[in-house]
Amino acid sequence: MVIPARLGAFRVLCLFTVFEAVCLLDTGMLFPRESSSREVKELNGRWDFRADKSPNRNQGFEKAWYKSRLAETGPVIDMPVPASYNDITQDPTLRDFIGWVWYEREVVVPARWIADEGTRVVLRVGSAHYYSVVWVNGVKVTEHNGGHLPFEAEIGSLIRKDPTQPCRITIAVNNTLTLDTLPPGNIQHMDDRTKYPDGFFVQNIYFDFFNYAGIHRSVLLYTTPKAYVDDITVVTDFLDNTGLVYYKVSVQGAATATLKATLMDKNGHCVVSSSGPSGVLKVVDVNLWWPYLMHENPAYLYSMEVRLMATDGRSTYEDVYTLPVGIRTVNVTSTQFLINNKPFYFHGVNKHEDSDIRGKGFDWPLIVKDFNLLKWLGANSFRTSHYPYAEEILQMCDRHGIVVIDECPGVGIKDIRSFGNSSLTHHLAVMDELVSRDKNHASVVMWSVANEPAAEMPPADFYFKTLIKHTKALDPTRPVTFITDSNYARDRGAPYVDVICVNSYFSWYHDPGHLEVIPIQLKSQFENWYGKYQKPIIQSEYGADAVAGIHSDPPVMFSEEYQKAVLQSYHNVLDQKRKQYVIGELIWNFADFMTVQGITRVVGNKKGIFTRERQPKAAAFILKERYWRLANETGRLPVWTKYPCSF
Ligand code: GCB
Repeated sequence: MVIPARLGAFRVLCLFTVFEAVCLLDTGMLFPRESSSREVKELNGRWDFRADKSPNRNQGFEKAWYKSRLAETGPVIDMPVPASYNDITQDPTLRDFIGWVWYEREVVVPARWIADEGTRVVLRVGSAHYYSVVWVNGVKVTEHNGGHLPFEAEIGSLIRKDPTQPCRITIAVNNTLTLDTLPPGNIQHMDDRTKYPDGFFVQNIYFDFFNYAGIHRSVLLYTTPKAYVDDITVVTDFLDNTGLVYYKVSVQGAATATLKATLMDKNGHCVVSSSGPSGVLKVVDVNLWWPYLMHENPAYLYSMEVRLMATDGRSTYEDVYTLPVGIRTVNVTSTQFLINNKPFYFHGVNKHEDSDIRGKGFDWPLIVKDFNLLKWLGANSFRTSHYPYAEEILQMCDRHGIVVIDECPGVGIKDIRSFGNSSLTHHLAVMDELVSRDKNHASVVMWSVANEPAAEMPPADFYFKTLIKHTKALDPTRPVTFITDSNYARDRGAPYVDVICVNSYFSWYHDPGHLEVIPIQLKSQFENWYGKYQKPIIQSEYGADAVAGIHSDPPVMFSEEYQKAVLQSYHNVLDQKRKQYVIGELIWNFADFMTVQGITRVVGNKKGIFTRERQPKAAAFILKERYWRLANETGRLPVWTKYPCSF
């Protein structure tokens, strides 16, 4: 249910009901933040590492490598965290390694954390790809199925058992994909000894990016008091110039607790407060959260401080957690995407978490550079193709007003066996984790449940109906989409989504070299989809590979000129259709990125408008000119954009 904006009081009533639904999940995944009651200790840096290269990849478990220091059971090498391990060494077998790798480091835990029984100590892994098992001092504390999303374990009691021992953290990570993982994959053993060496196998994948592996995001220890704020959900709305922040707080570790929520403006001044675990904060003369280039004061964030007081007879606990809150609404009509009741046109990009050396490892310099490039380009949005990005990236989107289509790792679902019950159960669980993690980001305006599945297969109908219904039940305040390719037969799932997202590569994968087909084929694409579903459409991918520095006039494929020409032809049609029901265009891709080796990829996918090193190709300037023109037509530019060299 996306609630019509016009229906004032009814809408408020509905939001109360909706709000109950958003709180369906019972455990929280709040981003670890420091406060007067919480400390955070980052465990990033150099870890010990060993890949288990035994034939069955299982020696680490058979010999219990977690029981003692890794260096005692065999040779170790240095491995940075966070980073993919693939491109760190000169060892080709590690670049393409499949199986278990082992990470370990020892941590000095502050004595006061150990001494104070009233302190919870939580170990959190921002993400590790793909399957992880975690031990502390040889004792298993958690395991997690899936990359791209965080997981954690409370380890306070364990480290208190013997405070003289250093805290040794061992994490085993396995990048093997199966038909039930997200994304799916499968292992193929080659037994013909006239062709392949003993033990030869490959991992087949059905997606177009390198299956980077390892500990990709920060590993942290953080503390909370024994009674603590476990989760917060906010849903926002406004009536005239009054903002409404519906909030709900869940508490763990205390049967009863006193709670106070205080909303502060950008300058730290208290705007409004309320007591109790749930309520509504009314903000007079609200500053709404607006996307970049839609308003002269975009991305306004309030801070909601949640303060908990609890007592268990012996001790009193106080916990403080502060959440950034942007007040905005999202609605969809049959022809428009509305943010704060105003039509929003997505002029943005598709990205990847990808760079040289680090692979998919989190890297602040890269992230800040990418946001500078997005703003330079005049992009107002991106899709997290094809998996959830780091939380810090979404925080940047909130801060800068970059609108996000938040995609789960449902990419490459091509085998009919990946539409079975166990796949679906896992996919539903991943959506639970994703919504739980990202529900409070103002920048996130839509969920994408999959990219280009083989939705022409009969089981896809039940699969997507269930998945989309489930996602809408988790969060009825945001629209849901799945991304289809231009093959019109793959429309199972389309009846259930709010927005149709179509990827197409006319004159590239279809009719390669024939730019003249684009106007006809793109027009038919839009008219077919709109004619059948009467739902707004986003051109969620389009583009062409260009190897930076290859030039050709007349344009030929792989030259910078051809990439430019494809973009220009698409733009002509988009300019006609955006006046009707096309609500956005996202270029494929922001930057060149690494893929598996293959005959269609020249050291990776070259459809970036920036190189992998983030230097512009000719197409970047075409897009920049267009996006700033679109922004001038559809939005209100911030004052500082009069001085574009401030980027
Ligand atoms: C697509 C996929 C994307 C690929 C792209 C391409 O449709 O969604 O993952 O990288 O095409 O360049 O082939």
